[in-house]
Amino acid sequence: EIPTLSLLYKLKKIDPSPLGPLNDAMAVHNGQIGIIRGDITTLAVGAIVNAANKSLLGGGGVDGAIHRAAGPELVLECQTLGGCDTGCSKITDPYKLPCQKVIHTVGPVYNLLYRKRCEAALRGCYHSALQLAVQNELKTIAFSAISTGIYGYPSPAAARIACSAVKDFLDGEDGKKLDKVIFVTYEEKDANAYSQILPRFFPPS
Ligand code: AR6
Repeated sequence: EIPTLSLLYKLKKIDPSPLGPLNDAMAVHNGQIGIIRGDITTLAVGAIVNAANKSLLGGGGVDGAIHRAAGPELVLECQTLGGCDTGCSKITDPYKLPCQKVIHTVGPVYNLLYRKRCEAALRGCYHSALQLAVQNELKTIAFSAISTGIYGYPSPAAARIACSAVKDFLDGEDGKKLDKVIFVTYEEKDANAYSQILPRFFPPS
């Protein structure tokens, strides 16, 4: 727990009611970045980003939580998508979830021996998900901490890549089309990692 940073980044409890409360999430980088600790399935944002696997047919972790909350129709749509490559993303309807769309991205299974390749794939997840959000005219996107659970990516390195990829996108032409990018953390290790790294990429405004 770092006192100064916890003042800067209030980790808010999620309110399942539509959009309003999210605007209160501590915002930095001209209000375009938010951070929330909690369950991503409760967020009524444009898109939530699922940490899926190449089959897109469901699994454990946040993927399991999203499929449970969306209901059985989600996997039926996923079955029509023909899977997804590592570092890439596909989009579906949300079914029973309160968001407008679900973006399924496939993070790398972390392997220290292939660190550079893992980093490129993880950047690809964030970039492709942001692109899909813009292409679908969605204004807000909430990311789970891709690859940091079952796929074993160390949280500090993953948070740095997430921030760097999002910043690069927001600095580009398409970045102006998004109102807000929200990082959703669930476990303390990821909340700590984002508290450390966010101010370096997005100085509080
Ligand atoms: N809301 C937000 N974040 C969550 C939630 C939730 N409800 N539940 C877990 N997390 P993981 P991966 C966090 O393991 O590492 C699946 O089986 C969790 O704390 O879900 O990319 C897929 O099908 C962690 O920080 O995804 C794949 O086979 C983050 O979500 C594989 O796991 C990602 O952890 C993907 O592994």
